[in-house]
Amino acid sequence: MTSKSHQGRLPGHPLCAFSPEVSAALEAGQPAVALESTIITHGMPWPANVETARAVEADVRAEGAVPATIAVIEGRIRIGLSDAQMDWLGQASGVLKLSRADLAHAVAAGLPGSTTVAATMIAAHLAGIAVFATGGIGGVHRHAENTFDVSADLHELARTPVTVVCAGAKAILDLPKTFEMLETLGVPVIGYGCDHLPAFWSRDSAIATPIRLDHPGQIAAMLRTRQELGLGGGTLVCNPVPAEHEIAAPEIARLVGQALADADTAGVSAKAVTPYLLGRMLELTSGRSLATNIALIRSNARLAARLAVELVRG
Ligand code: PSU
Ligand code: MN
Repeated sequence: MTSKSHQGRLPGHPLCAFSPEVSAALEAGQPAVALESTIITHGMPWPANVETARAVEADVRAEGAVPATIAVIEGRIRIGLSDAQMDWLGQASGVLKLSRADLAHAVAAGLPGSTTVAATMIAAHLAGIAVFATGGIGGVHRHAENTFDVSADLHELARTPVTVVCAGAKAILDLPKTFEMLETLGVPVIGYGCDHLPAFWSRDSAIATPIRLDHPGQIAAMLRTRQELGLGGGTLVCNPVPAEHEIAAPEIARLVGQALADADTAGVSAKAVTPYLLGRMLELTSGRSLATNIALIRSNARLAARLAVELVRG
């Protein structure tokens, strides 16, 4: 999946509105990295959310690619946000958390919405951006056998040809079931320089890495072969959080148990589950989970940009 070049023609789709920076980059065939916005509206508190979003964009630029943060504002899918849009999004209340199911509704009704991994993949593909960086993907929730709560992110990875760079699935989930399902759905899962898949706040989930690759160039080569084979769908790259920022797995396991019990007591369900659990982890770790989340998304942005550069280089 090389990034679709826009050379010689305007990028996009009538329902997408590109920032000048992203538009110019895509027209010139330069490397670009899509970034999601649910992490801004539902994943982190203000002002750390906006500061992080800006730092992540700077990380992408530092590696030679152009960042495209994606959100729905005033009836258009925004591919690249202005400073004012980013500031507004970081503090607005009532912004919808959009996935495949509700993306069209928000656009049609002119409602503001932030894009999850699933919706950001859809938007990135419409815009012709092949690489996307996030913190952690959604997945199979614990006790999904009772709740059927499985993130739409997994199905999106199966069908939309975008490469998602993450730090694994969020450790609030049932990680073995999540990776089992990705295998069932035919999604390649690459561990970047690791024999065990990372677990978001921790570096090691104890789950064996299906495909280990150690350089962005190797990932780019695999993506090209995948495209030549016409296999379709997305690819997941799992990049362990830098060691100095990880929270050890046993501590995380204990705190996740507490957060899940609290969610149960509070009766949280559906789209509110993941934001509630992330917020509770922030409280239970006295902010350390946020520092780790910031470090891992910044590291993912750097790797995604290096991959985007490799893909354009060809
Ligand atoms: N990564 C983070 N924080 C987040 C998310 C990812 O570091 O808040 C968001 C992503 O947008 C992801 C969503 O798609 O959480 C998963 O939500 P759900 O489990 O409801 O599908
Ligand atoms: Mn869910």
